[in-house]
Amino acid sequence: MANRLKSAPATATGVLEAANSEREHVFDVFRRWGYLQADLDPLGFLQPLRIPELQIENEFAREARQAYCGTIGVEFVHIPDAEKRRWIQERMEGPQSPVDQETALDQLIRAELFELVLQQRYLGTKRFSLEGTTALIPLVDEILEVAGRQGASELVMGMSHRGRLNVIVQVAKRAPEEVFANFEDVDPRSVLGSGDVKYHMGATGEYVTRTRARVHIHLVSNPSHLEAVDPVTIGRTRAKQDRAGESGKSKYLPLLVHGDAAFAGQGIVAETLNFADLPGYTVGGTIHILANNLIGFTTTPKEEHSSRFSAQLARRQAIPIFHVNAEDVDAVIRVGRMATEYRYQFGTDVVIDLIGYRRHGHSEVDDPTITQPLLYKAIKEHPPLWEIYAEDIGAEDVGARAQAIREEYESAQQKAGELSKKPSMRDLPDYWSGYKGGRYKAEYTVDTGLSPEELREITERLTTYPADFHIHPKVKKLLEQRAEMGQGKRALDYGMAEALAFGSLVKSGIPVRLTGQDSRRGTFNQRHSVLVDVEDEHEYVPLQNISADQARCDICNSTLSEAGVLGFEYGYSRDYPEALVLWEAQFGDFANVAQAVIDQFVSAGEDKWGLLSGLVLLLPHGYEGQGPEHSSARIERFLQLAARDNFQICQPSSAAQYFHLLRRQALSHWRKPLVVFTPKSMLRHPDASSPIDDLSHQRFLSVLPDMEVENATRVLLCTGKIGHELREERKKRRDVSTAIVFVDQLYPFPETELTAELNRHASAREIVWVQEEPANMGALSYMLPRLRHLAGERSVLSVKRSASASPATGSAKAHEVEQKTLLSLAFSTKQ
Ligand SMILES: Cc1ncc(C[n+]2csc(CCOP(=O)(O)OP(=O)(O)O)c2C)c(N)n1
Ligand SMILES: [Mg+2]
Repeated sequence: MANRLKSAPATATGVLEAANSEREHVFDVFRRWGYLQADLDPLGFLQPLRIPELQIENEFAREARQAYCGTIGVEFVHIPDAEKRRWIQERMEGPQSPVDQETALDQLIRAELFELVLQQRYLGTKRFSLEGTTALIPLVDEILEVAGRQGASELVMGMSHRGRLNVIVQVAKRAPEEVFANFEDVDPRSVLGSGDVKYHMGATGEYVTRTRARVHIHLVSNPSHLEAVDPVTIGRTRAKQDRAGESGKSKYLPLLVHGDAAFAGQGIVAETLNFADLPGYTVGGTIHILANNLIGFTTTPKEEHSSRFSAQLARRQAIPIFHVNAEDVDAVIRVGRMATEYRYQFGTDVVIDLIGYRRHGHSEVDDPTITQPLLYKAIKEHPPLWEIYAEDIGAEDVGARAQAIREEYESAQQKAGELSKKPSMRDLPDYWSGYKGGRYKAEYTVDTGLSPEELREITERLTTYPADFHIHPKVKKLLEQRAEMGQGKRALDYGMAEALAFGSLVKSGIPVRLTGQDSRRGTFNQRHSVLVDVEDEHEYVPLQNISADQARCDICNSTLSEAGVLGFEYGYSRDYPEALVLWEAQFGDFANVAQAVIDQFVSAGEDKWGLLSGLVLLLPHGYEGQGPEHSSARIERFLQLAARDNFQICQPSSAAQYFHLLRRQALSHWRKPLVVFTPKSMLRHPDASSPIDDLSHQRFLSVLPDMEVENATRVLLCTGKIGHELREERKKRRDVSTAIVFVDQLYPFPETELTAELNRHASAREIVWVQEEPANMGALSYMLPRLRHLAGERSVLSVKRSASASPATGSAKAHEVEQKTLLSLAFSTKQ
C-alpha cells in the first residue's frame, strides 16, 4: 500500500485518483472480509477472526471498519452482479436511516414479559422461550413495515418451536389469552388421539404497520421435524401467488425462521434454497432469518457445522447474508429494512443471521448448566434485552410501562382459565369452504366419464401442433398413435389416458400442476407433455392449448429432491384446493427420502391440524427385475399409515382406471391425499390398455370384477401388474375355474365391492391373495385379516416372495425364476 502511494503521480488529479483508488482498495478488503471481524455475539464467545488483510491502520480503514466490522457483518462479495453489490455497499457505507426506538422498546418489553408470565404461571411446561433472540420481534415488525409499503398483503411464515408462541401473539396478533388457554389443556376429550402440541399449531392474524398497511399473517402449521416446514411454506406461498396472478410475488411474502443447528444440519434447507430462482418454484425471494442462539439443544456451534457460521449454507447462492448482533436492536431493524428492500428490489432470497443466545435450557425443563456451565453463568448475569435497550436509548417510565404490560398479560391469563375449550388460532381462507375432510361418504361420489365427442375434441387438441413446429420424428409418431387412440382405432395407453384426464380438467376450469424428476417427458418416455422443436428447441405444450378459457396447466421438471419437492407440492395443494396437484417420484422407491413429509404432513396433517390436502403422489411400482431400488414404492408403508380415511391408496390396473381415478380426485369435493402406484412396463402394455369406450364409463372401480369366469372354484385377489400376469398364466393353463380380481383401491378398504365379488363366486373354496412383494412387504399383512373377515368359513391363502430385508433381488434371472414360481403357486397352493 505504502508503495502504491509512493508511486502515485504528483499532479492534483493524480493525487485524488490515487487516494480514491487507495480508498477503494481498503474498502474492498473490508467488503470482502469485514464480517469475520464484526462484533456479532452479544456474549462475546464468538471471537472475531484475525484476518491479516484487515490489519490496516489509516483513515480509510477506520471508516471501512465502522461500516463492515460493527454489529452488522455482511457477506455479499460472492454475488457476481455488480449492481446488487453496489446496492448493498451504498447502504452499508452511507448514512444510517433512523429507527423508531420507542416502538421497538415497547415490542421488546411485550415479548420478554410474555415469556416471563408464561414462565411464572406455567412453571415446568415447555414453551421454547425467545429470550436471547427477542430482537426477532422488532425485526419482523420492520420486515412487515417495508413489505407493507411494497404492497404486501400477506406474510406467509414458517418457523419451528423457538419463540413461536411469542410470534403468535406479537406478530400474528392473536389475543394472549388464546395462547394461555392452550397451556390450560382445557378439554382433553375434544382432541383425544389427535391434535398437536401448542407450539406446532398454525395461526393467522392481521398486522397493522405504522404506515397503516394491513398485512395478513399466516403462520404455517409445523411438525417437530425441524425445517420440514420450509418447502411447505414456500409451496403455500407459490400457490397463493399463482392465485393472485401478476402481482402475486409482491403481495405474498414468505418468511422462514430457522434454528442455527437445524439450518446447518438439515438437508431440506439446501433443497428449499435451491428452488429460489427456478420458474416452477420461485416465490420472488424468501426472507430467511436464523434465530441463532449459537446452540442446538446441548450442541455447540463447533459441533454443529463445518463453516464459521451456520448461515453459510446459503453461500452457494448469489444472495446476501446479513449477520447481526441481536443485542444491537437498531442494527437489527436496519438489517430487516435492508434485507426486505433488497428482496423487493431484486426478487431473490436474503438471509438474516440474528445472533444472540438462549436464556434458558433447550426447553424450560432442561438444565443447561450441566453441559454449558460457563456460558450459562454468563447468561445468568446478563440483563434482559429490554433493560439494556431502555438504558441505551434513555427511555423514561420504563418500570411503569413494564408493569402495565405485565398486568395486561396477567388478566389475559386469568381469562384463559375461564375458557371452556381451546380456541383455534386460525381462520381458513374462503377457497376451502366447498371441500370436505373426515370420513368418506357416498355423497362424495362423482361421475368421471366423458362423452366420445368430448374425448375426440380433446384428442384433437392434444395431438396437433402449429404447422411450423419441427417435431421430433418419434414424438410425431407417438402423437399419431395417440390420435388413433382418441378416435377409437387403437387401445388407449396410460400416457394418453393421463393426457385426456388433464386435458378434460383444464378445459373445465380445473388447474393441473404436476412436478417430478424428468416429468415433462416422463421417466419412462411415456408423457411427452412438452414438445421440443428439433431446430431451435422452442416448446409447445398441447395441454396449454386446449381451449381459450382453460385453466392453467403446469408440468415441471423438479430439482433432484424428494423431501423438498414433495413438501413444496403438499404446500401448494394446501392453498389451491381447486387444482389437481401431483408429485411424481422417478421410481416409487425414492419416495422414502421424503418419508418425513409423508408421515408428518400428507398422512397426519388432517389429524393433527385439521388441514386438508388433495395432493396426488404418483409412485412407479412393480417387480420387473430392475433390482432392489427400482421395484417397490413400499405399499406396506402407506397402508400402515392409513387410518380414519386419512388418504386414498390405489393401484389402477388399466389406463381407463387411471383416467377415472385422476378425474375423481379433481372433481370430488372430498379432499384427501391420493397415493397412486403407477406402472412401468405396463404403461404401454396391451393388457393394461383400455378401449376408448371405457373412458365414457361412469367412474373408477375400486374392485375390478372378473367377468370372464362365473362361479369360480378359486379366487385370486391381487393388485397391480401381477394381476395381468396371472391372467396370462390362466390363459396358458386353459383354466376356466379361477377368477382373478384386481383390487384397484386398497384404502379406504372397498369392503362392499369385495364382498359382492366374493359372493359372485360363492362356491370358491379358496381365496388367495397374490402379490409380487416379499411376505414382509406389499399389501399382505393389511389384506389378510380383512379378507379373512370377508371370507367367513372359506380359507384365505397367500402367495408372495419370501420375507426379505431388501425389496427385490439384484439379479434379473433370479427375478424371473421367482416370478414364475409365484404364478405357478397362485394356481396350485392348497391349504
Ligand atoms: C429432524 C429433527 N431432528 C431432531 C430433532 C430434535 N430437536 C429438537 S430441537 C433441537 C435443537 C435445535 O437447535 P436449533 O436449530 O439451533 O434451534 P434452537 O432450539 O436452538 O432454537 C433438536 C435436535 C427434531 N425436532 N427434528
Ligand atoms: Mg439454536
